[in-house]
Amino acid sequence: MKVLVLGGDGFCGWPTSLHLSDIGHDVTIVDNLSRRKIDLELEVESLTPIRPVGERLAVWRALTGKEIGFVNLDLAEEYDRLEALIRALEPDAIVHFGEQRAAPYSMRSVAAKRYTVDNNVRATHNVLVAVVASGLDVAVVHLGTMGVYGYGWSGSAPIPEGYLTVKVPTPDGEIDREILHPANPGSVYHMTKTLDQLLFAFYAKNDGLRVTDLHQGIVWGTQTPQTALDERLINRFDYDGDYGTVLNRFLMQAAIGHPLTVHGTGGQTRAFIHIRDTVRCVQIALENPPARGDKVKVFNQVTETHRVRDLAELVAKLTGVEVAYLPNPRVEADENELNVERAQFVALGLDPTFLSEGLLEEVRDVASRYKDRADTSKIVARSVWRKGMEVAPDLVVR
Ligand code: NAD
Ligand code: USQ
Repeated sequence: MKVLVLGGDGFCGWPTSLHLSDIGHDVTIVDNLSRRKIDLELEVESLTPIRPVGERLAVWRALTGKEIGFVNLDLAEEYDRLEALIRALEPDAIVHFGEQRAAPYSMRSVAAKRYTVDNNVRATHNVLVAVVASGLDVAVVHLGTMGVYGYGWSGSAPIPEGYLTVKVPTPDGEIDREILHPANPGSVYHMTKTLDQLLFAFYAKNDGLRVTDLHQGIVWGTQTPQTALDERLINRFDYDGDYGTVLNRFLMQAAIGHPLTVHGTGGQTRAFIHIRDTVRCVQIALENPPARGDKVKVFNQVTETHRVRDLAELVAKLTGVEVAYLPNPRVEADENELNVERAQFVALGLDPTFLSEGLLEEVRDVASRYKDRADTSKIVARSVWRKGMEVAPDLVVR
């Protein structure tokens, strides 16, 4: 299959590109390297020493004989080049990772809020309209988020895979209707993903586009078999207060003896998936696209759920580091239940990596190995959801 991977230089996109190339697909990465530029803006680097994209691709070619193409293109700003690329390459499928993906970054300033909406919504819309304009039958697989559903809206009721059946009162009695699950985003970033959903629904209905939306939980872990082949292929590992996600942050903090930065009570329950399963899920989604004329196919891309304080206690027990309960910089429920339906991927053959198997390996092989690259002044989260919210104190590393 010929596949365009949009955002293929990023944390999820890079290992996915290698995995798809490894199993024989013809992969071209499209990325404007904006994520690397944001690192410069934030004055922080991936904990792991990621190499320039050209070197990454040359190493992959030298090791495997497989060629991955690369096009430096801004999906939001360079529509004509995007349409021309799709017409020229005639891909069978597009995997769309190319968005600004950090909730704290999206809340840090007016400029960051505007950038996140402009970048994400325009990028997604440009991809859809370019596929329609090309006249080609290209399947689109998009990386969405569990955060579109919000947390706790339906209590302990399981969150369905995308759609909810509701009873609509009419003069003639109630009728059943299937609707997109109500959107309840918790950040400007998450809001852009709920807007993406409407764009997908429209183009699937109006133009018969075949779209799959993967509502992914928080990705943890770093390496896949392909990124581990050579240090020059290593994947990105974000640990800073804006881009670092909670479990990888705890693992890195444990490796350097930094108190674990739990926000609030830590009663927030979230969904998780290992990066090795992300790449498998994308493969499965590519192999099982919807038919033309079908509604958007939604998968909940999640393998387990945990409360933040339970994760902190688990990591503390494994490593001996202490847990710090900090003022929560976000507007979010202190405690929530989370029960997620996730039968589809398992039925299609996903064999998940659970925390119980991967945690120690991650601390040993990644967080401890590269801990000297950490800048401890970047660890505590500084982006607050509302003006005037309390900012956490600096935590001193013992
Ligand atoms: P990332 O920031 O590491 O990668 C995104 C890539 O897209 C970057 O390389 C960036 O340069 C590129 N990009 C952004 N805007 C672009 C544009 N306008 N044109 C071209 N390229 C552009 O993020 P990630 O963690 O790999 O996430 C990938 C996708 O998966 C995102 O859409 C994110 O919302 C989703 N997701 C991520 C997680 C997670 O925990 N990392 C969880 C759920 C969903
Ligand atoms: N948290 C802490 N301490 C920290 C960091 C985070 O307690 O040091 C808490 C947050 O307050 C939040 C939870 O942990 O309650 C998760 O935060 P996160 O930064 O790990 O995840 P989030 O902001 O939700 O975003 C990440 C990715 C995003 C993806 C989303 C999936 O950055 O791209 O969409 O996970 S989900 O959360 O399922 O919507």
